[in-house]
Amino acid sequence: MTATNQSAASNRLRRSETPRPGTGIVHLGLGAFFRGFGCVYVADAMAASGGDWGIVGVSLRSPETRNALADQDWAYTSVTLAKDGEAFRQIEVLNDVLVAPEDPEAVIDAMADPGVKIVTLTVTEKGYCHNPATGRINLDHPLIQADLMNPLPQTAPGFLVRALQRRKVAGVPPFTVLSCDNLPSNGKLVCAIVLELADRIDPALAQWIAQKATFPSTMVDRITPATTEADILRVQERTGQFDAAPVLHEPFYQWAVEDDFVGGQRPDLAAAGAEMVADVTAHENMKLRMLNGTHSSLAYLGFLAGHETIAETVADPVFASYVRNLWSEEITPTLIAPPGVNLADYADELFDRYANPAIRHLTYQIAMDGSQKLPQRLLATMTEAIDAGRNCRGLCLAVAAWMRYVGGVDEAGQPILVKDPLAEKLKSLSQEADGPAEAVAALLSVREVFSAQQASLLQLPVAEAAESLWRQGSRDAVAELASS
Ligand code: CS2
Repeated sequence: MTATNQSAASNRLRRSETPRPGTGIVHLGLGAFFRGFGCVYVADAMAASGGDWGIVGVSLRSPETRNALADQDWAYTSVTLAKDGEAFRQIEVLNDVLVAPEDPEAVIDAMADPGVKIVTLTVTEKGYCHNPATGRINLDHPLIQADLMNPLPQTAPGFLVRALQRRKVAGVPPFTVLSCDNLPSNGKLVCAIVLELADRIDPALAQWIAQKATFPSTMVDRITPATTEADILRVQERTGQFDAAPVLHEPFYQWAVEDDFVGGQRPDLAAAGAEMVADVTAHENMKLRMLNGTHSSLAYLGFLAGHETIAETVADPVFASYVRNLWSEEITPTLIAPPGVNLADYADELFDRYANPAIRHLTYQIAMDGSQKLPQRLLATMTEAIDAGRNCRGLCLAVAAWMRYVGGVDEAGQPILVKDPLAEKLKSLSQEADGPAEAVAALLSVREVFSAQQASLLQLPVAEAAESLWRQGSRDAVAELASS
């Protein structure tokens, strides 16, 4: 504990005395995003319509969140960062936080509890242990191999399968699996992964899951930068209470959810503002391609140009016109708008969200795990554009910037600490190449990211972009794109 924290301990944030709901949800992957998003929806749904939808959160790796929240009885502050100031709200929907590696049995017990109707997930793209290019489970993944052998799992798919197995044996109906990660058709994707893993453990279990469980897809959206020490101190100053783990996010939030829950049992998410829909595909494609796709593009190019945050990047006029052009010329032509949405208005709103100076969303944070993100954020749009005979030079430059970034050296010759499950492989492929076109060819051969067909479509245009990027640096390459 630091000196500031110690002096603050007497003034620790406390949970109110209101009766707590029973637990109806187990959440896997309790990061800032779900605490600032899903937990807020569930709190609002219970405030509107009641129900026992308390949440047991599970950290699949580190004890940090549990340690921070334990002394606050799992309550924390949700901080809305608007352009014109901050708003604070105490969220009290967590009933417990478990740390899977410390006690995997306790996690299975919680998930197998008959009162639990839904298991939600934010485990990030890599947490599904799948092959990003194909969406299929990666059976060579060492943790998946371990989960096949051992009834006490380590991965999210492993926990889902083992907990469902426990419920089947106990005669308890399955839970709904609700993925809240930025993956296309996230429900179908996690369903296929769970069924494939279950089938290898016990084909009858896979059949039971296929018949009785549901896996609705969802589109989730709220920009939630990582909380810093400075944020913790500021929240303490402003609220007069010490919270060891506040979450900070933008005012905007949107959740589109396919209304397909086991036995129809769910919190009244519609009362909390969620859109309950029959098919979430149009929402998902719009959000993944327009928001996450441009986020990643701005993250790699902005980082290389020396910009620390997304707001700083779009405050640079060269990048502002770059991102507007991506939306109007390269991305929206591939989309079908969800009912009632105008894509040009959606783009304008995104620009305002990015420009919000109260949000310090680091380009470095968004740049993480690119190998897991590129296929759904950029590559699908690019191949569709090329197939339709349109150019996608801006997105080619973004892919080239990712290739430069994973080489591990920035434009000033300083090392970049690349965080990605494939970091070592990507770095050596990039560093062994003789020039930009060779680096592009080497990285396009990474089949976890690019299909063979994508590699052949993208070689020429991405090599052209890479040549410009290597020669003149990110900012000038982006500027040149606009002038040509
Ligand atoms: C971001 C997302 O870190 C990233 O890769 O693109 O976390 C983004 O902020 C959210 O999806 C917004 O809803």
